[in-house]
Order: sequence, then structure tokens, then C-alpha cells
Amino acid sequence: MPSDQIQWFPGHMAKTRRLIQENLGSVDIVIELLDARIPYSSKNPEIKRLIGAKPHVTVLNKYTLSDPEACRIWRAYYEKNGESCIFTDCLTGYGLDRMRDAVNTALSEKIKRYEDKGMAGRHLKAMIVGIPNVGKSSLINRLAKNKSAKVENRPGVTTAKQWVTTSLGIDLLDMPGVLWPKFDEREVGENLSMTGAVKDEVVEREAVAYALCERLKRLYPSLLCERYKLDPEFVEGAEPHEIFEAAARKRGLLLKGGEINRDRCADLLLDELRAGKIGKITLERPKNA
Ligand SMILES: Nc1nc2c(ncn2[C@@H]2O[C@H](COP(=O)(O)OP(=O)(O)OP(=O)(O)O)[C@@H](O)[C@H]2O)c(=O)[nH]1
Ligand SMILES: [Mg+2]
Repeated sequence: MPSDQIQWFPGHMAKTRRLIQENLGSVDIVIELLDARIPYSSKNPEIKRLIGAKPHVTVLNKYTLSDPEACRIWRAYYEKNGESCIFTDCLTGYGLDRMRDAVNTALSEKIKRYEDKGMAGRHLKAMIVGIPNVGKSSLINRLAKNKSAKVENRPGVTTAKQWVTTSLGIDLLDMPGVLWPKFDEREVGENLSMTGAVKDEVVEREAVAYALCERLKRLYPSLLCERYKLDPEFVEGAEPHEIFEAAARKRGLLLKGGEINRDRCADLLLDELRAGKIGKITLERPKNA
């Protein structure tokens, strides 16, 4: 589908939405996992309504794929709005040692009540929610006593809820990834597709790759030029589809007769972004920082 009409809300996501609400009563806190490369687009606008007054912590995952300078800007933005957040990476383990403190801080009153009742050290229970492919199961596996949550690099791997005991003294409830029925802004659908939260099969990959060229030109022109051996002056004056075509030519992605192999070029750009090969990239900044 064209990039201004991207949507992916299959029946199992509507079910997950219900699963979140049904299980709220049995957890102390909700841990919302965002993608540090797209902190705005990966924040499900429905979560607030779904979890109501339940304590909540925000964890921005995939830190090592994202731009540290942009992460600093996002952290300051969260703090300015009176919210705390932590950055983690499930492949390297970065930031995971701060999870317990973040949960304790968010639950300080409840923990105090448990202590007053002589129930200090009681296991806390947390539900992990977030968009598909953001690393919920990976986070749980990093923290679990026994690896047990299935992880794959495609959205929609976890299909049912699953409890896991962790070394933090917190029991974690893994949830399937959930999006929302309609992305109000075109950029949000594009960002979720670029980073792999929306299933590749439901989007026009070429249009998404053009959007990526636009972001890279605007935010990381030198990384773009370096990776695809493009002339900075050319990039400055080029439209996204022209950048796409130039990258295809540089990589020799041509069909017989010299036409550009558009499918292969779209795959290349998106795969290289996801693998971190273009560089450490954050695709958006706070809107009113
Ligand atoms: N670089 C990097 N990759 C990560 C990180 N966390 C997870 N991944 C990768 O992202 C992909 C998805 O991870 P999962 O843990 O299956 O994601 P999920 O949120 O459980 O996905 P669903 O169950 O489909 O909703 C896998 O290829 C992971 O190896 C991270 O912090 N950094
Ligand atoms: Mg999962």
C-alpha cells in the first residue's frame, strides 16, 4: 500500500489490546518498550487509555542502533515533561542494570506499603508492552533465569502472553506486539515500516525506502554519502527518489538493459538501516523540544 495509507492491525492485535486490559489487575507495573530510533512513532497512543492509572515506566530499546546525541535530546525532553525513561540494548545488555531502580522508583509507595505489612522482598509483577519487533521477548530473555521467550527478527513472533521469572526479583509478563488501527501521520507509518515493526508484506517497500532517503538526507547526509559513495552536493539538491536511484547505480543494482532494480535497492536500503550498517541513526526528534 502507498506510504500515506500504511496500516497493520490484524485481529490478533485487537486481541492483544484486550489481553493487556484483562491482565492489568495481576501486575504492579507496566513497562512500555519503545524503539530508541523512533521514540515518537513507536509510542502507541492507545496505551495510556488501556493501562489507566497503573504505574508505568518507559524503556527505549535498541540503544546501540540509535544516535547517542539524539538519545540525549529525547532524555531531556522526557525529563522536561516530568517523565523518566531509560535506554537499553538487549544485544549488549546496555542499561539493563537500571531496570530494577526504575521499577522501584515508580513503585516506591507500593513497596513501602508492602514493607509496612512485613512483606518486604515480595516479588513484583510487570507487564511488558510495545510495538512488534521492538525487543520485548529479547528483554525478557536477557533478564530471565531460563531463556524461554521466542525471538526472531520479524514482527509478530510472540502470539500469546507468557510469564517469566527474572533475576531482578520481578516477574515479567511477555505480550505480543501491538499497533493501533490507524496512523494519523504518514511519517509514523513510514518509520514503523522502516524499522521493521510493520510487516514488510503489507507495505510498498520502494516508497518506504524513498522515505528513508528523505530522513537520511535531512538528518544524516554525511552517513548517507559515505555509505553509498554519493556526492554531497548532489545529495543536497536531490529528491529522495533520485538519491535512491543513485545508490542503486553505485551498488550495481541494475536489470538487463540498465534499468534500476528497484526491489533489490529497497531491500538493500532497509536491510542496511535495520542492521545498523548506515550508522547509528535516530529517525526523529521531539516535535516541540
Ligand atoms: N540491535 C538490537 N537488536 C535487538 C534489540 N532487542 C531486540 N533486538 C532484535 O530485534 C528483533 C526482535 O526481537 P524480539 O525480542 O523478538 O521482539 P518482540 O518485541 O518480542 O517482537 P514480537 O514478539 O514480534 O512483538 C530480534 O532480531 C532481536 O535480536 C536491541 O536492543 N538491539
Ligand atoms: Mg516477542
